[in-house]
Amino acid sequence: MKTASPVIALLLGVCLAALLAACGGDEGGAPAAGKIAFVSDRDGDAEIYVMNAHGSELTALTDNPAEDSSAASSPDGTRIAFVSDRDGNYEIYAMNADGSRLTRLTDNPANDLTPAWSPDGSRIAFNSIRDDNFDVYVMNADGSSLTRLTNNPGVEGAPAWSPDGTRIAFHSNRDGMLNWEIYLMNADGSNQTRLTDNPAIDGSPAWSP
Ligand SMILES: [Ca+2]
Ligand SMILES: [Ca+2]
Ligand SMILES: [Ca+2]
Ligand SMILES: [Ca+2]
Repeated sequence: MKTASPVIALLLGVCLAALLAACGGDEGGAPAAGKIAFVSDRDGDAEIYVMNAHGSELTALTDNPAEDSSAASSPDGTRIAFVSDRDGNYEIYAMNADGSRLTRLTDNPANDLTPAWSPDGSRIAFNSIRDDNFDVYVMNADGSSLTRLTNNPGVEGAPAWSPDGTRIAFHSNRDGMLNWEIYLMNADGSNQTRLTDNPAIDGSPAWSP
């Protein structure tokens, strides 16, 4: 695996595994019910693999010398979003749960990271440094309608949708370079409010279903 900067490592963080949903699919492909996607560099570079919950039927979904990581299953289990630098910088891609129908969703020379599906599967939030510093963005699941949600000199990342899709939690160091806090905003970026207030690092929010 390529060596990632501390910031990249933090932002990629704990997103190395995603439990795939067990509900029905659509024309996007068959859902991988109850399977677990994860990242491994067992072939010499990071790839995304899937296995069933017993650890058997291990299958590689990517096969590219670049770093492929940050797998995130769509809520209906038919698609997996992930991050790869196969085109020279980190972009967000999506593929069917069996690795087919690979689609590149972002196209920007800056790094685009940490994809997070909205609960209805229609949108993907992510963070990007395309406007000189990391902020949270959202796009449709096909990459269209890109919108910047945060606009702050601090580093914003780790977007996490509320179960009803109306809000997004994220972390930021906007109130102190070494003091990360958890924030909440509406899904359109409005009403950004700080939830934690502690000099320690508070990051990587995750909503309960
Ligand atoms: Ca790879
Ligand atoms: Ca990019
Ligand atoms: Ca920012
Ligand atoms: Ca803090």
